[in-house]
Amino acid sequence: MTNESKVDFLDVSQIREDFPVLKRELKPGVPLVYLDSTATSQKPSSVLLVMDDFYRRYNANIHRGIHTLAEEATAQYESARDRIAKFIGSPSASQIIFTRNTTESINLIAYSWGRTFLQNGDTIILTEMEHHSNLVPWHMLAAERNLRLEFIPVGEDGLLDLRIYKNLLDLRPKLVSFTHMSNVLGTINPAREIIQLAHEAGAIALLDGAQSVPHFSVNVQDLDVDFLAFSGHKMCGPSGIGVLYGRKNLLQSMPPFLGGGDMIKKVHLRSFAPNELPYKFEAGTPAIAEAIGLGAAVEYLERLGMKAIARHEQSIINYALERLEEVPGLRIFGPTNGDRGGVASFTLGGIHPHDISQILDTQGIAIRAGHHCAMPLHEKFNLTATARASFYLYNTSEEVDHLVTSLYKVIEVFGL
Ligand code: C6P
Repeated sequence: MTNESKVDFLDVSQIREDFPVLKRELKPGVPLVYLDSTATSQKPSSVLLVMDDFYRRYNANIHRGIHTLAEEATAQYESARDRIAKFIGSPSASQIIFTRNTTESINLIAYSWGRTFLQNGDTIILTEMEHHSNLVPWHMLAAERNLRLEFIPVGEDGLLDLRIYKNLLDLRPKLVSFTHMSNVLGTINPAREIIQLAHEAGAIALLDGAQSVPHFSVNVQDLDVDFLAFSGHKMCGPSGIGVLYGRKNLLQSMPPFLGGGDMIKKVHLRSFAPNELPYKFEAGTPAIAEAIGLGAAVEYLERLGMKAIARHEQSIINYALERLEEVPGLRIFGPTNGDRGGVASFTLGGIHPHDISQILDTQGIAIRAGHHCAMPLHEKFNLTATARASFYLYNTSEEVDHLVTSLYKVIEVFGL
């Protein structure tokens, strides 16, 4: 075995040992088959242990105390930031802002950058496949500032229409904000190209990395992206911690988002001076254990290798698409070529996705049913809901087989 193939091979049965929840049986003899990692991933023991260790051995507030516990907590929190910076190729750790999640990261940009730099009549380009967290903050800002929102259309094939995007750029937008990977269609968008075109038109680019950073290697310098938002809980880390990466000059030019402790250099009764980056955007006591947990999650992903993870997911989704196609009445959404991530959203005849999910649950299978916080995309396809199976580094082809067998049970119960 060469080094390269060693690096690229995922030992999934070994990996499954790292995730305590995967040993769970929902009922005696009905093991959990977790196919909902797009909503949130499961957590390996290494992440659970570092968080437990924080609370048991060195729980203290950070950046404030001059005592051993506070210094240890601060060092671990900042070392998590360093690790995350390296993970996404950020030129410095000061460009990594800890937030609660992707949603908060995007709202931070809308409030701070948007309310400072956007004027009446300015244009923002989004896409029709955005999650609500990359729509609603812009709706709110557009209503306040009278902005124009334009959308890159999604075709039946699940791909963005870049020809129309190029035409929209004639409007000289100030911002292009889009998802790297669709949480419904699995489409992986050509981020580098979209960002480059945005820059050529004089816009800055915000990338929603909620579904890309956990699944394949994302490098902010290679992408030349201005802002990147992602969530810890979708990448083996805890909930309550997310990240906003920003280009330094942009972050420096932006006013603070929330005011309070830690984000200030000086406070007087009638004025304050904001702290330097990244603390300017981290008001109040942050999610310390969660940041440390996210650092451990990144260490875990790095140990497995993002290339190996992406390759594994690619083979699982290809297998899932092939097997799901056999099921009568099943319609899968999204691209049929290789360029998609481990997400399969589908309908099954006229059976409501909630009913599908409920029957699958009796078989131990956890999927998501609904609009997946992407209502406009569902409207585009004339749907109110889809069923969605999503895959991560711990899923196996046997689990795909169990899903397919169980879908036949759903058909038995409801008919088509
Ligand atoms: N999508 C899903 O089941 P938060 O909730 O802030 O961690 O992530 C929001 C978000 C933003 N962008 C994309 C592309 C997403 O998929 C998500 C979260 C989950 O699809 C929960 S709705």
